Amino acid sequence: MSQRIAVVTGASSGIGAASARALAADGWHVVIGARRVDRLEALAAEIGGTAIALDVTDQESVDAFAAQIESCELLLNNAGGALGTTSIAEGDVDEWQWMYDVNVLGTLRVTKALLPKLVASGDGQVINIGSIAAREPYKGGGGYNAAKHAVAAMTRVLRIELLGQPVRVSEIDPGMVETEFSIVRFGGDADKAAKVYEGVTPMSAEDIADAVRWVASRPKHVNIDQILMLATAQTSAQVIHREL
Ligand code: 8X3
Repeated sequence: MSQRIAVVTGASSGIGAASARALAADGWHVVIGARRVDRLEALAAEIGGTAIALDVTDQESVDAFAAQIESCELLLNNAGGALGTTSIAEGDVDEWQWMYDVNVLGTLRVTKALLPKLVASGDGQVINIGSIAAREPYKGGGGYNAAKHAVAAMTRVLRIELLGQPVRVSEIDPGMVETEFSIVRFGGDADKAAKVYEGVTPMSAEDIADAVRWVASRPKHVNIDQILMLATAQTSAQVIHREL
């Protein structure tokens, strides 16, 4: 049997890269997409996958990416991110726009582009990486909460629309995971990013990748609709026990 193909977006680091490694270890041929092609190529060489440049905020880039993929059984929509924690009163429209574009429109664009191939596979799967921010609002989350709630909504719409077709749809919502997420959120400020994880053992990208590989390996008649994963030291996005 030829290798099944998994497509992972935002695969140059963090949850995307860890998931690409985990899926490759489970026998998938993994097509990895991201903007940082040098990192992608190194990862593709390591896991025997295929690196293709992808900017999910750019429709032409998504179309060119999808055109290079002949067939696809699994799509992991992982590309996303947050910018800032400013209040709505102080918020920056450009930051909101970027968050909506990368998280929401990016997921919609890539899903739409690959859906015909997922359906044609006869056993397709879409896994969207959401967030605790998709379930719970918090101060400073005006842009990010709104975007991740929208990702959750579109995931559920897709599940409804695909009922009766051979494509499963799942959502994995992580809480605190130590990746480049906070460095990006705080505009490269590593000290501010480190504070997020101070006195806490956060989850790792590999912890989330374990869930991805589990969801991806369920039999065809089982759809894992939603998973919420938190660090043991948190009971919600902002209720955190820190050992300082
Ligand atoms: C990341 C989790 O709690 O920073 O999606 O919003 S949180």
